[in-house]
Amino acid sequence: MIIGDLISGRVSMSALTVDRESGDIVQEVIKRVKEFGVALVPGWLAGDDLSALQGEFEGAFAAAKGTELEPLTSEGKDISHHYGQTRTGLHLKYNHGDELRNALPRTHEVFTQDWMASVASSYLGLPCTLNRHLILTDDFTPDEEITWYHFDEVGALKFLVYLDDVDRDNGPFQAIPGTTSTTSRLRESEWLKFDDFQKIRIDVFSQYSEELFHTLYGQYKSFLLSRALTFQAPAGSLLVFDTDTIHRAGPLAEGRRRRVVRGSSYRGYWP
Ligand SMILES: O=C(O)CCC(=O)C(=O)O
Ligand SMILES: [Fe+2]
Repeated sequence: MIIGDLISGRVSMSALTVDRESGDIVQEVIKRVKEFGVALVPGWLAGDDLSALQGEFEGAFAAAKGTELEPLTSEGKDISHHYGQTRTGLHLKYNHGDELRNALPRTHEVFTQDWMASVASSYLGLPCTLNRHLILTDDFTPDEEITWYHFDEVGALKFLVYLDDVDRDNGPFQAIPGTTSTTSRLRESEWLKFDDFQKIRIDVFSQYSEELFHTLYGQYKSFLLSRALTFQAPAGSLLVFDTDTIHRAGPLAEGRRRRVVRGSSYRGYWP
């Protein structure tokens, strides 16, 4: 006898959503990231700020065009230092500080705001490093998914901004709320086992067994997957998430494009 149904225990999108006009955006965001692993602020940037980020994004890729493009590793991991290939497009990476300020001044301003520093320090503890790198991704090659469901090898808190309106067909961010602390144990056990970035098995649904899922998450794969949320939101929307929450960038249909800028914040002092 099954008690409850398939939707029991599901988390709704509204539970993860924070109003950009909210009086205490810091606490509202932290509360959701702590409880579910992810928070969404729809339409966080608009008007001139959004156009400035879009303009810097376009300028950066135009400047990189024709320079050396770093490939994916043989395991399909993206470890490029600056201008790199992804499965479905291109990426550009900048280090925090002067490198970012000189290349993308308005983007730098947006990703060093006081309230973000408060979210990062309250979530990660002190010292921490706010937006140690910023990654710009331009996805335009259609695929069933831009990335697989995964956790990041190095645990991070991320601030991710959509630069295009995103619907279910142009690479929506998708995540399974409530998986954060369990995945964090899984990630740690991978590091204990291998102590090698290249060997960490992040591709959760294909690299671990049904039994492991049931043991760790208390659900078989398909049922856990049925709890994934798809973050469809307008350009300028912000996602804040702990990368130990199982997540991916979803399907990209023919003729569609998705531009994103995201910053990765880490525990500890990282000059
Ligand atoms: O691009 C996305 O939607 C997700 C990217 C991702 O996996 C990450 O930032 O850790
Ligand atoms: Fe990720």
